[in-house]
Amino acid sequence: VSQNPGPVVAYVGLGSNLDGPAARVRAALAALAELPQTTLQAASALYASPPFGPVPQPDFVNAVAQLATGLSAVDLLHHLRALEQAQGRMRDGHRWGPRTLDLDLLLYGEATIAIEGLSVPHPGLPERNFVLYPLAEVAALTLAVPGHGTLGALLATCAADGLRKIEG
Ligand code: PH2
Ligand code: MG
Ligand code: MG
Repeated sequence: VSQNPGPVVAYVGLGSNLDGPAARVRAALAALAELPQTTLQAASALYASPPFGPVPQPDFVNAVAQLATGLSAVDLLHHLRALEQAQGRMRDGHRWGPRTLDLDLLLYGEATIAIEGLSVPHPGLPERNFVLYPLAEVAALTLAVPGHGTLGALLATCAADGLRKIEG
């Protein structure tokens, strides 16, 4: 009989650039706190940033949450998708397009996961200032990012250009 491994520390990136983005991110943080078998251990400030990627669209509001969860990575992902849907997120195939709520599973303990629909660490994490700077508010600089060294090493190569702390 396998032992219960106990809770895993996971990090979730939150983003919105439609329909009152700051309020949507705050509501999503509250919803994360209500997930089963899960504790919201810390939440970063909210940050505004210009859209990253090829699509012209409104600025984003982003934040990062630290969870302790007894859910598997796949079960946590399904809960994140359900919360996105509950806030009116349309999955219309526009990978880079505007969204009312985007919840990305950034890290799940020290796991590396590459299955259909789920890549952990999140592929954008190493290069996105709107992920790394809020992550550094809720995690130690020694945090391991599997395949990429530490959070501190990644931050040292990532300029904060365009990123503005807006509340929290
Ligand atoms: N998310 C995207 C595309 N571009 N840019 C910023 N600043 N913040 C985001 O969360 C973001 C983005 C797709 O998920
Ligand atoms: Mg995203
Ligand atoms: Mg996403």
